[in-house]
Amino acid sequence: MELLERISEELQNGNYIDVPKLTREALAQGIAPAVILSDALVAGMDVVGEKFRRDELFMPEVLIAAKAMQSAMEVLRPKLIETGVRTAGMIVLGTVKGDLHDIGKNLVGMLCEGAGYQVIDLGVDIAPERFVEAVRTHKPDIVGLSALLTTTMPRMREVIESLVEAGLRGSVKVMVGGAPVTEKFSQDIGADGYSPDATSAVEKARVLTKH
Ligand code: B1M
Repeated sequence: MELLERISEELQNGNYIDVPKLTREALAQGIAPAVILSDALVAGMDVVGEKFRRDELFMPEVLIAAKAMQSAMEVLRPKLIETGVRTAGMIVLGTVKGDLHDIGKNLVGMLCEGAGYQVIDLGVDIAPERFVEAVRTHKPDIVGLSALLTTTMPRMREVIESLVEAGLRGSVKVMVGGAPVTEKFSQDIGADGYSPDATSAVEKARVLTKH
């Protein structure tokens, strides 16, 4: 089997030991880092995302595939930077203030990273000012907000208002998600995009970063 296909297969199997090894092997064979990223790693995570959507894979399998992706990215990231490859875009991600749930957010971050985005994960319990500060510092394409509690959903509106006050709202797209969040809520608070799960979050990010 061709090496890139093998990397993709092993990634889908969640083989986080062999995937970075095979990635190193591909680099040693002179395969361009961007090709390894798109044709092996992103391609593999796309299959994982699609199977997850169809309930053919479950969360633990997705998380382990994402772990394989991350270990390969550790090998690839310096090479990508060296060769000046543009990532798909940058996403600043966090769970809003007062909310400590991060499993779904982490899954969104991992799949977005799998799709070639640079993800800056601020963590949980993130105040609006910290999102604003991160947008000012990193200039991401998207700021992604996660909330799992009905009581913390209003914090999403506050982040958007803070971005407006800071004069940054025009320079960044806001994507929201989390179990209690709905499309209607997303529209009511003036977000640019909502997605119900991690797979569609990747698709939404692609739409939001289409230039
Ligand atoms: Co809590 N919790 N919890 N909890 N917890 C829920 C959310 C709850 C629904 C349980 C229940 O009562 N049935 C309920 C909320 C009720 C409500 O407000 N509607 C609840 C509660 C009440 C609480 C506490 C208040 C309990 C208490 O202390 N009395 C407390 C609050 C703490 C706080 O945050 N301040 C609390 C605490 C906790 C734990 C710490 C114990 C733990 C979190 C651990 C962690 O995250 N590290 C926990 C857990 C695990 C849950 C449940 C069981 C599971 C959540 C989860 O991880 N789901 C949850 C009940 C449930 O959902 N069945 C519950 C799996 C995850 C993959 O799904 O997070 O929905 P999800 O993410 C999805 C999508 O929503 C979407 O994609 C993800 C992947 O497909 N998505 C995005 C998420 N973020 C996105 C962002 C995007 C796009 C899509 O763009 C940026």
